[in-house]
Amino acid sequence: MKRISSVASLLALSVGVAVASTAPAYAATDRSGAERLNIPNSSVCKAGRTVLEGMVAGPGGQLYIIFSKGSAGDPVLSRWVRDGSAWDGASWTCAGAPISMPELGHGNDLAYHPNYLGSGPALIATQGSQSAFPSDDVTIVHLSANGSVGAREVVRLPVGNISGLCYSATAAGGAGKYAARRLGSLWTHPGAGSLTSGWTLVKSTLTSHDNRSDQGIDCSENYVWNTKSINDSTPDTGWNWVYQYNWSGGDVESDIGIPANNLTDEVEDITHIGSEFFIAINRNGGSADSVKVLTE
Ligand SMILES: [Ca+2]
Ligand SMILES: [Ca+2]
Repeated sequence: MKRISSVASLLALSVGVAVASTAPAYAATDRSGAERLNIPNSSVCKAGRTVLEGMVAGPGGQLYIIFSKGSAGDPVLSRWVRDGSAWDGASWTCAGAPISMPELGHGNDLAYHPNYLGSGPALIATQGSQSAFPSDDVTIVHLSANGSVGAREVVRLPVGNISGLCYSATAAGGAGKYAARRLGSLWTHPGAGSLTSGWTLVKSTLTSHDNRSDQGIDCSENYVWNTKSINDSTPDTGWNWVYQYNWSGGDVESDIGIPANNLTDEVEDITHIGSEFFIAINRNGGSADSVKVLTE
């Protein structure tokens, strides 16, 4: 925000638009980089749903994105494949119409496991959100080897309602590991075995800023990446945040800022392909949703 270009400033002045000078509540640096996918509300890949809820990268760098009608629910799951051309704002195209999937619930977060309980690739969707739609249930969405969507089943977690869940196949020395979060609590689970038992509460006092809502999380070999979005209590100068924790919930980096642009942009999830991380942004007021690179 502070690095608005002189060209943009001159343009803003020339058309009489005030350039905002209000400082954010925290010493944030904008870490949202180039846009890799722009999804207008008119996109057939959203089937009339305007709220981006969760996103994860699956087999072959495909993206899976949940869209809903917000508090009215009615979620769909969309699958996006690389279009093979330029790495730009249309880097993926949707593979056919999205699938109506009521069993996703609120669909706040998506995780990916390449071999869930030895039965092949699967997505795992949290049905609950932080407060408005609490749920102990996650929905397993089985995938074929090429990533197409198959049967669903619901699993109840013993840790209570959660807002985020992720899996890393490279964590724990390659044995794989899950993480789940709600508010200040972080649980982990070994990569093998049923999700109905075997969870460990590793921290109940995660670092966080106030006036934000839990959103999707991502796991990598050594870290758990948490997104926190603006909510109804956030001041209009407030930002979204990404928190990088270690697997014990200790702080690695806690001030990764994603601008909210006067509460228009709401971070919903984070995922990665190789070493490149992406953030999913639900944009309010009729603006196109967006997937952007998280910059170093
Ligand atoms: Ca979300
Ligand atoms: Ca996620």
